[in-house]
Amino acid sequence: MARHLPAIRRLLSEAEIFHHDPSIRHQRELKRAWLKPLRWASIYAEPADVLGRSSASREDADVWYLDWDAFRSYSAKGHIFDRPVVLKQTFRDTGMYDIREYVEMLAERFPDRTIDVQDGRTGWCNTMNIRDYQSSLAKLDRLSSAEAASISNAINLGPIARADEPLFTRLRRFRLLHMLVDRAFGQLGKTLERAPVDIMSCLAFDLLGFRGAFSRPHVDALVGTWVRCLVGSKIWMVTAKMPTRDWDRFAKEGADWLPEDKSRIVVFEQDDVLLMPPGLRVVHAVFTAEPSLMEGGMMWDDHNVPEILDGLLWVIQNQVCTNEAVGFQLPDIMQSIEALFCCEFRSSERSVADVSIVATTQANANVDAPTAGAQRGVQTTLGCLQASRKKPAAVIRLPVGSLLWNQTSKLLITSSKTHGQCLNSTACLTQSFSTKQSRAHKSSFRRS
Ligand SMILES: O=C(O)CCC(=O)C(=O)O
Ligand SMILES: [Fe+2]
Repeated sequence: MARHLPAIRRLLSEAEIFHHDPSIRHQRELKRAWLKPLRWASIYAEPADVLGRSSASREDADVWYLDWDAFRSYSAKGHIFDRPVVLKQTFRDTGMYDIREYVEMLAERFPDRTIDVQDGRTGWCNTMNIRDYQSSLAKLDRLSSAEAASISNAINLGPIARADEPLFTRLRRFRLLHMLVDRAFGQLGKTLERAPVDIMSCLAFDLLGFRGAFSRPHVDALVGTWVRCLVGSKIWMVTAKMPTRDWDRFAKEGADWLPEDKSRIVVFEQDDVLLMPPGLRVVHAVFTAEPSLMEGGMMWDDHNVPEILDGLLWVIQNQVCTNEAVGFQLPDIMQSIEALFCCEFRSSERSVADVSIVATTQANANVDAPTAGAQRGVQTTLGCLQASRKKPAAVIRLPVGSLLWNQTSKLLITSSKTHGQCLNSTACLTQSFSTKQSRAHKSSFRRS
């Protein structure tokens, strides 16, 4: 990591130069605020003999570095990842990507289209013709720094590289979002009609960045992202644990928030996979110090649904804190979640109060007012979870093959054999369940 220090110092010294233009000055102030503390994220690495020494304990580290075996073993034990993870695995297609070829591919495939590019000096986004983008890149070395900056970052790209995906995306628990999107899309084979599926386009994306690019602090809208570095490197700034005061300020100031002494540097290099775990709101600001190509995707974890919903709701309520529009497909996704994890519970005091969230959310697919629709959908889904959280003594009626979350949000399943007790094996899903009461758990969900 230390070998990136000169590049980081160079970025900092450039950000320290005064500029008369207020928008460039402001962008530089933000860059300084993130870089100036020059503090590496503290790291817990496992296994140490492969990945090197940890600089902090498992509990205290800002970031975990895991090899594939370690990641798989945590995953199999149902661990809920609660901080960013850099996953180190080998890839068969390592080194097969090239930025010049990538840009040629873009121009070949989308000759008459436009591309959204961020200007690293101001942070503003411009739209330009792909051919102009391609010819500007061809003479990148000869461009003035202002011209080079104007094409420094393209982050609204589909998955053109189609690189091998990290192995963890093959684990069943991380396929939840794909499954929900497919259910919302509802088409198995070829289709002659085109349905608007915006969340589908978040499932996979590319990032093409050049020196000087800077994405301001934000939380990703779907609260669960992985990124694999194909070429170059990225300087991913995360934060040390943020107290409520910081969250309140970030919620107000969004992309303009200054992290004070909280920023931490994580550099990831070719074939590293950075995972911002589903359900964890990771505030990040991203610098690019050299030409770099990344491919990534959004994903959810079926072990952590309540936190994902919490995170989504927070993003919807604090949209200055994200850099993406909230998808209008979200209400459909919420309906899919509810159909999948249909919740019923009955309070012990008022046993008449059966609540079915499915019935209350049918009207959510509101394409004209996507945000309001999405918010209602998330809120209703979450409301059920929260209602049951507030009533720890709630008596829960458990339908066949119930899925439960306990206090740690771990996915658990009931079966007739255990008479309402919980097992943590998905093998029990198909076992029948005779209606029993369970006082130990907070809410129940049923696969429809
Ligand atoms: O590469 C960048 O500048 C930002 C990327 C990012 O924030 C993301 O993929 O979540
Ligand atoms: Fe992001």
